[in-house]
Amino acid sequence: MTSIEAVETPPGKIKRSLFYDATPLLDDPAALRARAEQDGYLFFKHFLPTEPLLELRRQMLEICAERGWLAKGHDLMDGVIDVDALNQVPEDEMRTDVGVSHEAHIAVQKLELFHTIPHHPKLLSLYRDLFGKEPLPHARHIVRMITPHRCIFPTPPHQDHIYIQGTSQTWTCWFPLGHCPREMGSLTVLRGSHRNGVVAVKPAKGAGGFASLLCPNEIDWVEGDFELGDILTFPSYTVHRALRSQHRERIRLSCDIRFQPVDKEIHENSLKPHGAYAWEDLYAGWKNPAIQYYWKKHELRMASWDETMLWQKDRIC
Ligand SMILES: O=C(O)CCC(=O)C(=O)O
Ligand SMILES: [Fe+2]
Repeated sequence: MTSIEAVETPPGKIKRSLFYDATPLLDDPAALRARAEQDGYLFFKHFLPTEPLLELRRQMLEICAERGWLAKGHDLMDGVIDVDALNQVPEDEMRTDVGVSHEAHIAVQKLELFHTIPHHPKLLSLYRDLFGKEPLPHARHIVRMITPHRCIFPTPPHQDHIYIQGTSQTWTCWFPLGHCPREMGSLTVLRGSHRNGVVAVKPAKGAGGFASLLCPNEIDWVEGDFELGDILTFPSYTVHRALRSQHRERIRLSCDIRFQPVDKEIHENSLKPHGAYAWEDLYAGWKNPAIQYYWKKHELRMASWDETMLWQKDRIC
């Protein structure tokens, strides 16, 4: 039987460099696409306005505070976890892909602001330029609230395509809700890995439950210290992972949201909430109808699910 492990990178075996900040290319779509094609990712400093991100951080930390998970004597916005209190939550009540309990996760998924930020005009304009056509934000927005609960592990190296499917022209956008230097466990990308198509996986601890099998020459990792408002985006074959946090008692809050060209195939899961919830329940009390069921105005091309993507267990390097 294969044991399921947390994936660690052997020290000294990888090359680590810093993200290239593509902000100067924002008004040159051809240059933006060329850079994305070269590296398999784009990183932008100070892209999103900080006020809504900070407000969303506050709302999420309130949800943690109401459940008694924050350590006394700290500012709410510092997000310092009372590890013993959090560890009272039984493992089977935790969402290991999110970092908190199912019940807290629903409370976060109900936040209107969480579902509003992905529709920010700057994001839509970025993906319009990248795709050269109208972008569709997926409705399945994912929140990560990475805590020191005993069953939470850093996200292993993976490609999003095996979990999202539909068109491989789907792009993930990852951004923290709070400053997130590398030592806080930010996301890192394997440069150039977008060219390999789907690669084989093995079971692993951390979000998703599978790790990509990497070849010995795949060592070119790029990373960076995120400030609030910075975003990282990459297409769905790009291998990425989370760094291990050196400050585990500090919750790491982030969003991952996705965009694709509206005329490409989409799997129905990408239009469902992240979890077995109903949109009617999540939408209760929301003010803005424009961000509810917004995908229904399009005639979308639906894709089927290919379970075999998770069965590839060998990789020839
Ligand atoms: O935030 C994480 O730990 C994982 C994020 C991720 O895999 C993604 O944005 O696709
Ligand atoms: Fe991912």
